[in-house]
Amino acid sequence: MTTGVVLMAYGTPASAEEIEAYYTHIRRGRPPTTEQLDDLRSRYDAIGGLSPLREITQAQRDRLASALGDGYEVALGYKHASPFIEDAVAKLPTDVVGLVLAPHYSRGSIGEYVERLGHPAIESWHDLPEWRAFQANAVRTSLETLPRRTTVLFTAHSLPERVLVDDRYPDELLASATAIAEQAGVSDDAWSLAWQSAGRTPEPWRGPDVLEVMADLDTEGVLVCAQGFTADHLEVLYDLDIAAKARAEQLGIAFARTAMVNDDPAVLGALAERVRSFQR
Ligand code: FEC
Repeated sequence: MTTGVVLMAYGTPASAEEIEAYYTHIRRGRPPTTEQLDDLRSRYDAIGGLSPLREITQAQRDRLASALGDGYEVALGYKHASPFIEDAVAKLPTDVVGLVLAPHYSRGSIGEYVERLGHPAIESWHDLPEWRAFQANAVRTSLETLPRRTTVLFTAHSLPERVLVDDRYPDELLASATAIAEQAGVSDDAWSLAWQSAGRTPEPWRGPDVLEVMADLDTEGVLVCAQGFTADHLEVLYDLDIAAKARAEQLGIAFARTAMVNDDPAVLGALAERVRSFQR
């Protein structure tokens, strides 16, 4: 019998014409103002017009599918773009397992994917040894290019404080950052957590933001490891590679960002193993 795997990811517009519908979907059906839409368009323009996320997510799917082999059918299901999570469920066999391309659980992140899936799913995988090894190696390699006094900032997408009441997201982020720093040989006083990409809404979002943390640093360099994401996409290519880099230049400190997992064979292979051993 074939097991259906819904590989879930954020999704990105397939063309510039789809940016407005995508943004409206993220805002739960409330269309953005002209100013908000122009702002988002200008961020996509700054990274080359569109995000490479679609191609990267497809490559991640292909890698997972080939690692799983016979007996599994893997379909992509996006949170905010077509094919949606529900489309993927509809085309798969009835025996379905879900996996989200984000390592840490929050009710306001993975929880929303899993609710829409309506089937059992792996809720988080930040403890995957191959993923931690990938990150530790990426930190170690990047540090070689930076001044000796460099701070490592482990970032993840901010969420509204309201969503984080009794939520395990901050603890999972701290647990993985602690393990990765230790594995990479980074001393306790040379790294911290930071948040990024907070929404443009009036309610309070979890901080401190990576840009604020950078402004308070007393070091010669900063290395950002965006542990909360798996791919090179808008929040990495714009918020870090453009905005955070520009802030570092203003501050007169060196800046680098670690490589993203993308379709790394060791990580996707280990995720395939997690899917195989998932107990329902
Ligand atoms: O490359 C791309 O085209 C898409 C990049 C992208 C990823 C991503 C991941 C996460 N988000 C998370 C939470 C929120 C919350 C809001 C929100 C808003 C946006 C907007 C864009 C956007 N997000 Fe996103 N997110 C990406 C893109 N995100 C664009 C809208 C404009 C803006 O604020 O920049 C606020 C929604 C609201 O208004 O109510 C909350 C979380 C993740 C990481 C987990 C995951 O990948 O699912 C959490 C990639």
